[in-house]
Amino acid sequence: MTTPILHGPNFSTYVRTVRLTLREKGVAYDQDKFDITQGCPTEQRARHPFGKVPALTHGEFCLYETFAICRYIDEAFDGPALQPDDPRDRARMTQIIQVMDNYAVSTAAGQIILQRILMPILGREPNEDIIAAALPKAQKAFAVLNGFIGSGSHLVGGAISLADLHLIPNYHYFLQTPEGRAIAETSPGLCRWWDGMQTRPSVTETEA
Ligand SMILES: N[C@@H](CCC(=O)N[C@@H](CS)C(=O)NCC(=O)O)C(=O)O
Repeated sequence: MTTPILHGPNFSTYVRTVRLTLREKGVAYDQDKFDITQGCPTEQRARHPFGKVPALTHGEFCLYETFAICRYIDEAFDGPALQPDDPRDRARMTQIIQVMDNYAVSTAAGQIILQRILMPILGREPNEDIIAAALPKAQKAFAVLNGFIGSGSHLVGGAISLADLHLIPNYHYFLQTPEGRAIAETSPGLCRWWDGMQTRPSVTETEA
C-alpha cells in the first residue's frame, strides 16, 4: 500500500487528532507541515475547498474533515480497532465527537484557547470579554463530556476510541489556561481520563 500523506502543521488540534490516530493504529505516514497562519496555500485549497487543515492523501484518494479521515485510517489499515463494534457504543462515539465539534471546540474551548494561548504568541492581549462570554459554554460542554466518562477511564466503553483521540488535543491546550484548569479541578471523570491518556506514547510523541 502507498504511504499516506497528512497535510497540515503540528500545532493544529485537528491535525494532532489525525496524528494520534495514525500512531495508535501503527500506520507509517509522511507529513506536509506548511504554515497555515500565513494563509492557506493554493495546493491545500485544491484539497480542501474550505481552506482548512487537515487533509489526507493516500495514492489517488484525497480526503478532508478530521472524523472522516480518522474513520478511513481505522477502517483501511491493520492495527487495533479505534471504533467500538457495538452499534450503540459506535453511535455514542459519533455523538461525543459531534458534541465536541459543535459545543466544545468551536464555541467554547476554541475561543478561550485562542485568546489565552494564541493571542499572547501573536503579541496581543487576550480579550477578556470574549473569554467571559465563552466560559459558561465551555463549562457546560466539559460537564457533558465529564458525564460521558462517568466512573470509567474512556469516553466510550472500556477502550480508547476516536472520541478520546478527538478530545486529547483540545483538552491538552485547554489545561494550559486558568479556565481549563478550574474546569478540570471540578471534573473527576476528565481528570481520571487525562491521567490515563497523557502517558500514552501517541500523546507524548505528538505534543506540539
Ligand atoms: N471541520 C474541520 C475543522 C478543521 C479546522 O477548523 N482546522 C483549523 C485548524 S485546527 C484550521 O484549518 N484553521 C485555519 C482557518 O480556519 O483559516 C475538520 O474536522 O477537519
